[in-house]
Amino acid sequence: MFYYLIYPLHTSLSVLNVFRYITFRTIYASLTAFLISFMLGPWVIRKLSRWQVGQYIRDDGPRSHLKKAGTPTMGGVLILFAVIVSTLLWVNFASFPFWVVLMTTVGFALIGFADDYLMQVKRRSKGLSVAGKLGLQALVALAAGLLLYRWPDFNTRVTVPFFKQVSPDLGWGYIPFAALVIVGCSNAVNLTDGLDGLAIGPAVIAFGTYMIFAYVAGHVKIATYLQVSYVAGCGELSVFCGALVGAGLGFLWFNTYPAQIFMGDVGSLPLGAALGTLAVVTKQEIPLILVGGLFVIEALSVIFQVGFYKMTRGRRIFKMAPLHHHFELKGWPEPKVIVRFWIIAIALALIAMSTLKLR
Ligand code: 57M
Repeated sequence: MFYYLIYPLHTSLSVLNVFRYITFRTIYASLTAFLISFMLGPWVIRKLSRWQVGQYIRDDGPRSHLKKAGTPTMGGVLILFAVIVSTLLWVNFASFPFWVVLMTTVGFALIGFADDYLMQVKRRSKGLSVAGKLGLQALVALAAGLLLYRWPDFNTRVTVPFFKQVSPDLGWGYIPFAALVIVGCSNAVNLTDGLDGLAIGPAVIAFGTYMIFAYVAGHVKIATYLQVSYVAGCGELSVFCGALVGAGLGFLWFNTYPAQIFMGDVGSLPLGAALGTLAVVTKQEIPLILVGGLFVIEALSVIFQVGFYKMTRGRRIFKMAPLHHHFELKGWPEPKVIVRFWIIAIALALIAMSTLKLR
């Protein structure tokens, strides 16, 4: 909005020219979102506690979690509010990719909200059915894939890092491929969200990384120089990523150990979906395996654990899946698991960024 309201005034006051720059708007989108989620946080926590939107804790998990019963959940509402207000203030609305990412994020937030609402407010212990949840997720993700496929400025090639000459064209197959990336990423973030700050920390790191990828992909000269696909209007997604980083840090202030609030599915599902959609839109699909590497590791630990459990009728690879529970049951204090997982996420994001220079 500022882009339209303030930038045109640069003809009379030249300093207002800065409102044209993506870098400037990204920084301020980030600070705006941080301030919104930081300042509204205590109020949201009080409201959720008063409405008794408190977490139910399963008694088959690590015993250290029982004391978390009643912690207000659905804090994702705060993250999304901060992101949406901030981006609407700072983004240039003419960017098509921005609307695709926003639509997907909001779609997944509504699914997460419905699930949390049934579970936490209506006290229907199971929330949405697994099939129902996955079906709705697939619908939103396929819609995102279709919108991109039909957008004339979008190519359906998948770029392979390290081998930039290899870029298979998936054609219409890009639609299910995009949906798979988005739904997979959303659920991987959801599985990771099981310790204080464990999901939001690596999510902030991942959005920070895609902030750079989006800037590069949206800049003809830099994209050509680095031999990555140029995507028109993609630079504005840096502003969106900046807002996610800011809102995430503001939320982490309250979600850090010992957490005063959890994000709920209304937080984890849209954050994961936003990340997956960013990977698709910026044409950095494969590096997502590294940028979101921690989420991938957590999801794989569940796949292997469940697979092995079924094959061997009751034997386990890990003490408990997802992987963070394994380390908790080994006796690591919760903050130790969290910070070590963050360190891994930072290292993987750095490797992912290096793929820009390696060919
Ligand atoms: C959500 N939700 C947390 C909170 C958060 C297939 C199976 C592996 C699925 C998996 C599962 O259900 N995962 C999805 C995980 C829950 O957090 C709530 O959920 C929201 C995210 N969707 O925002 O509202 C609990 O996590 C803890 N928490 C924190 N701090 C946070 O900031 O401490 C969350 C956020 C909260 C709180 O305790 O209550 C969750 O873990 O339930 N299932 C599991 O993860 C279960 N694993 C399991 O059954 N493993 C089996 C295999 C064979 C599948 C095994 O290894 O034997 C574990 N989860 C729990 N108890 N709670 C184990 C049992």
